[in-house]
Amino acid sequence: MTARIIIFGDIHGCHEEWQMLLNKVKATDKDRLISVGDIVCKGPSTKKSLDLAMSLPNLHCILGNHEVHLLRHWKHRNGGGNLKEYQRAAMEELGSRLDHYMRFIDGWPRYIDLPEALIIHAGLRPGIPVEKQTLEDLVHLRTIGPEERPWYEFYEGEKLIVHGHWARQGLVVRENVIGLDSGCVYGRELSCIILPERKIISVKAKKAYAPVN
Ligand SMILES: [Mn+2]
Repeated sequence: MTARIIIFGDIHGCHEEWQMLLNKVKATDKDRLISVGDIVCKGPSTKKSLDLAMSLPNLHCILGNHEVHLLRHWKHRNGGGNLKEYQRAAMEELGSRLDHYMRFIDGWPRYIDLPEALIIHAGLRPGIPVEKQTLEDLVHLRTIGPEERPWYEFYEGEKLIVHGHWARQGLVVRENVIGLDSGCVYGRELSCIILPERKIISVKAKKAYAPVN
């Protein structure tokens, strides 16, 4: 059996559901595990979610917008822009070990480019290679143009892109794009995709932890 690549959608502090999903797919240390980012904020425990991430030696994470925001704040010693209430709560939860967790997150790349898929947090501007995309677009982009069409409608590449960040859209399953944010923290589901078979597996959220914004 060839090694599996298992890519997880936005965790947002839902460590219990993440563990349930890891159990459901029977993840082992032979699998390559990847997070699309936004492991932190909004849900029950940023700390426990990061502890779980750190406990998985075969996990690779990329930055989501919430990690970028926390890192910016941490690096500027509280001068890095206003924090939303749930971002402040996440920082406070990390408490005296904040540096430890922030150093961990600080090592995450903006994207992961594998032969099987390109993994990004949010979106890509059309016609620009991934290494030239801005961090802002990689972690925030949802729509393009005044008609606000989803960015992936403009993506014509053959390479599979796997992303998160768009809970309102829910699962996106297209030939060349898979969106994995199925809104666990809002009480819906946490999802992952197993490559190369392209099988999507989800677990139900135990409850709604955050209001939809
Ligand atoms: Mn996000």
